[in-house]
Amino acid sequence: MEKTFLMVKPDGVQRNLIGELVTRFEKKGFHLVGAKLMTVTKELAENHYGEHKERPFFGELVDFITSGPVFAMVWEGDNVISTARTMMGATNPKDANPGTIRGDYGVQVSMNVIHGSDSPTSAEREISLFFNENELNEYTKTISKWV
Ligand code: 3AN
Repeated sequence: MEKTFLMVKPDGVQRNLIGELVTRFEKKGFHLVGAKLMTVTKELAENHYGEHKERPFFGELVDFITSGPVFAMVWEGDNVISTARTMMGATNPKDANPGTIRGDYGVQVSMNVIHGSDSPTSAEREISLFFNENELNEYTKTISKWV
């Protein structure tokens, strides 16, 4: 089953959007396998955003993601990588459609509420950067057996 890395950025955490965003992915039918509130170190941020090293906004990106706690998550499901990206909306919130996370909650491109892996290769890389194996929970839902 496909897995992706999603992260509520410091703006989303400070605006109390963690619950709302988790709810969207739960209601969609995806399966949460790992989650933690954490502060990103400069080293982790530079590694995570390594592909943007040459971009003019790299410093701003690193400063922002390390500026306060983030809520890091691993979600599992069919096509979760691309579907989560669709649910997030365009990178720049001004271009993101209403109904998407960035369309509904974002205003600025640098504070765009959520990060999500953009390919299977980046999902694997980002999950292993942010989580240890023992922080990922493999489980099957047993709820139908007791309600
Ligand atoms: P996405 O997060 O949609 O995959 P990327 O990978 O192109 O977008 O960009 C990574 C992050 O860099 C974005 N989430 C956004 O916060 C930031 N970013 C992208 N373009 C700009 C820009 N022109 N100015 C400032 N920050 C930007």
